[in-house]
Amino acid sequence: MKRALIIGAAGFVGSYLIDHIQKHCVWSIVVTKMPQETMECPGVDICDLDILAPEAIERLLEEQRPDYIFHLAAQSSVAVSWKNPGLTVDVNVKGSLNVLDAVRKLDYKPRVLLIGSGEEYGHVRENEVPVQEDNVLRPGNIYAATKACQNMIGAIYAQAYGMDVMMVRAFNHVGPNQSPIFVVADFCKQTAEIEAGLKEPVIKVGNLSARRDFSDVRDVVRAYVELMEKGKAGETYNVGSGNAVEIRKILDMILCRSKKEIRVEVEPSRMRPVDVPVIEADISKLKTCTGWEQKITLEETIQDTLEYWRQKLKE
Ligand code: A2R
Ligand code: GDD
Repeated sequence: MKRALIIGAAGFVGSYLIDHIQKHCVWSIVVTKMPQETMECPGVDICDLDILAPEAIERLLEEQRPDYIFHLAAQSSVAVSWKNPGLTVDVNVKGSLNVLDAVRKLDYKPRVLLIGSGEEYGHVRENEVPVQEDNVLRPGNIYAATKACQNMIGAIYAQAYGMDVMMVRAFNHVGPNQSPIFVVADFCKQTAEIEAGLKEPVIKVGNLSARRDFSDVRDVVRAYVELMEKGKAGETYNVGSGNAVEIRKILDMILCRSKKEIRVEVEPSRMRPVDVPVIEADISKLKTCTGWEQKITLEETIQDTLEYWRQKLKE
């Protein structure tokens, strides 16, 4: 039986990836979380790991000897990366390097999937949309730069040491249980709070003109597993929907699902120093490699996320 290790499993994507593997793969699962995080997951071995401690990663890998490693651990927010660039660089660059270097020291070659970001493309030119994997990277923020760096280091380790490392560039993925530091969860949470009478009927927003490529997290983890099984070492794969949607439209889709009259107000602190206008994925490489297709529409995801926040506020 294959053994899968998920590093950084206590975050948003981790629980969906565990769920998908448990339902669809005959793999045993070991996951890591930060020491201060809590996690309950029947049938899964749970270990504490801070990827800034290289010896701890080496010990864990020697003990667990996984066949597949999904590296999810990160400082995952663009907004936070403006406020805490040092932490973002430490975790996303040094931490990922620590993981790769620990893998390099093993006496066998597990498959590694590094999760990067559509943000790596950054300032994409009009004639480059939808953006392909070999496009020039012009990151527009610290988070994007760290993920571009992770991608480059991953490709170097694959080439230089013959390691079985693949890279993903995941575009915006959303769904129930995401932190409300991200736009869809934030707007749904605010709407649910207004409906519950916990907040005046004003929704606070940032830049509504940006266009981003949104997918349901459940479709995204399916793509990760497909790539783990079928992807090619040293390659990078876009994972997205292939369609960029204006944030204003996302807001409209949420507001039109509410019976409340809600006013929209731009909050200057939600605006970023730079917010690239459009990021849209070309997903033909992923489709050709795995046969993956999107199954869940954006409307369904938004409905599920809004419902999640309505229920959560009742708890
Ligand atoms: O920061 P925390 O305590 O929430 O923990 C996060 C964890 N993490 C770490 N794990 C090990 N060592 C570290 N030094 C370290 N720093 C942070 O990684 C959290 O539990 C997990 C990341 O989860 P989320 O922030 O919820 O990200 P999500 O949405 O699950 O994204 C997965 C991947 C990331 O690489 C994103 O950059 C990419 O997909 O979009
Ligand atoms: N968070 C937030 N809050 N974003 C807002 C708001 C708001 O009130 N109003 C407008 N936005 C805009 C942001 O300026 C950005 O253009 C877009 O909504 C999406 O922002 P986020 O949801 O915070 O995500 P992100 O695009 O910065 O990053 C996410 O997607 C990346 C892949 O493209 C994260 O999931 C990253 O981890 C991921 O790599």
